[in-house]
Amino acid sequence: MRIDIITCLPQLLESFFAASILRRAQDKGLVEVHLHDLRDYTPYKHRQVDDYAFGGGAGMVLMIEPIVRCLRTLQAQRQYDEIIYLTPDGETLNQKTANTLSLKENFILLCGHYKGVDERVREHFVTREISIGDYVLSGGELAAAVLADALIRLVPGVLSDETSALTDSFQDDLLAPPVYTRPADFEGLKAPEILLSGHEANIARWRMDQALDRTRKRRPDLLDE
Ligand code: 6GU
Repeated sequence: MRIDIITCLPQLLESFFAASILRRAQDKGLVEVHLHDLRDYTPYKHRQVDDYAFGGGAGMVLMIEPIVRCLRTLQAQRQYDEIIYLTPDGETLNQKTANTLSLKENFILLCGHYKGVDERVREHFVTREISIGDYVLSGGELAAAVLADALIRLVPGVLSDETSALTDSFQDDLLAPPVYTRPADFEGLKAPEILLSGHEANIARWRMDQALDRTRKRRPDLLDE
């Protein structure tokens, strides 16, 4: 999988992709993440990438030329499966969408800022628009990081067996069961005995019961589907 992220704030994303599971996925050669500074592609003076909205009103709009120049530079080098614009008015990201997208190979993620991007970019260049929830962020960078993380951890080989994505909350429309580790008794707070019993079938049944119980209590909407 290859993810190219177009942003005017690459510094915001650098450390995120340089750590932990995402770092290891790249070191193992399973995933490539490339950050592109929109300001490197502008034809305007002073590295300007945004301007006042036609018709007036507060807020700046990202201009079409730097974005299209960057897109064309990337598309001249390879075929992209999706050009995704992160925007609060996109389709809301969920695990099903992440699963489907994770089967594709090459992504461009475009981060908006200020009042967003010139509508012509969305109409003519973007293939998909994604939001990460019903709240407003100051830019698409955190949303791109969330989407990239959700995709990368589904690439075969990125997670070890122990952390397998198959046991995640939502992967089977159930929330994950509670987990415990040493010590078995912390100042009288005990871990459930069944988990220490070594009886695999009973443990599996207990976990399923807990997952169902938790889902019924916290997210009954998941069971309706
Ligand atoms: Cl993709 N962008 C912004 N700016 N805010 C958001 C979002 C995206 N998703 C949820 N809130």
